[in-house]
Amino acid sequence: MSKSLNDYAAFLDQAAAEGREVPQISNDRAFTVDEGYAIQALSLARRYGRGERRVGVKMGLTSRVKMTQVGVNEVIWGRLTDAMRVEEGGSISLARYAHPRVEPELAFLMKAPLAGEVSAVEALAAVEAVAPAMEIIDSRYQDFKFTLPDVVADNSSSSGFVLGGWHSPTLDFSNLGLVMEADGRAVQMGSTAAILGQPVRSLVAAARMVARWGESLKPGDIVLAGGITAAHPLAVGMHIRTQFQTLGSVSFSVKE
Ligand code: 0L1
Ligand code: MG
Repeated sequence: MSKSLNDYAAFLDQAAAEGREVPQISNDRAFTVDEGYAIQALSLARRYGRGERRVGVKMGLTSRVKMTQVGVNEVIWGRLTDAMRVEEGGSISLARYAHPRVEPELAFLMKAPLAGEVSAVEALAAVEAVAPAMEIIDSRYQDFKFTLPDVVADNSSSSGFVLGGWHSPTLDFSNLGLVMEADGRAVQMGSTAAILGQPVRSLVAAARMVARWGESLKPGDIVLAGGITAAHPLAVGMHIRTQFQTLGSVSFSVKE
């Protein structure tokens, strides 16, 4: 008997819970991007059923360098839960992940609802604050390899996020330089302008994309705007810190 979308959701949910690599769903059968989003929603429903709370969304592949790194040319989104949050300056246990990587991001905190087709001005007016951030991505697929529907089904690789201090959105965050360091050595450098040329565009895309799935950005939601540079692989003992121009820094360590 062929597997249902719910079977694939359970498969990915279990792989994520165990920090384990699994074969791509697309090896098993062809499926569409819409089916990928349906699997993502079913998989996240399992986490909510275990008591995790949705706290926002992540946008993915919003920069050219990220698209090139994974060979997928579309902006995607995923859901963030409270269990994915890592305290600023805190640590993660590598054993909980399959092959995690980290990338610098910009985070928005929403103060008003936002959904559907909105302008950049409307999107910015719904923002309470912006913060420097990092996302820990950990594709559940073997060798971090996937098709577009695969990565969408896998919650767009999202596994964790760290937030630095919040700042007023009146600050010009459109082209801020940053350096991501591993153990004090610069491993990635970039600018927030890498996010669709202007990070607010990622929020506009988020409002449109979540609405297509019957959701909205809500007051209090966090929106990760997307990786600014290529992602860097994590290893036990590493201390990761990203220093942003004007916004300050954000850091965490990796334990066994
Ligand atoms: O920008 C992103 O967060 C991309 C996530 C999906 C692709 C990847 O795993 O790098
Ligand atoms: Mg990301």
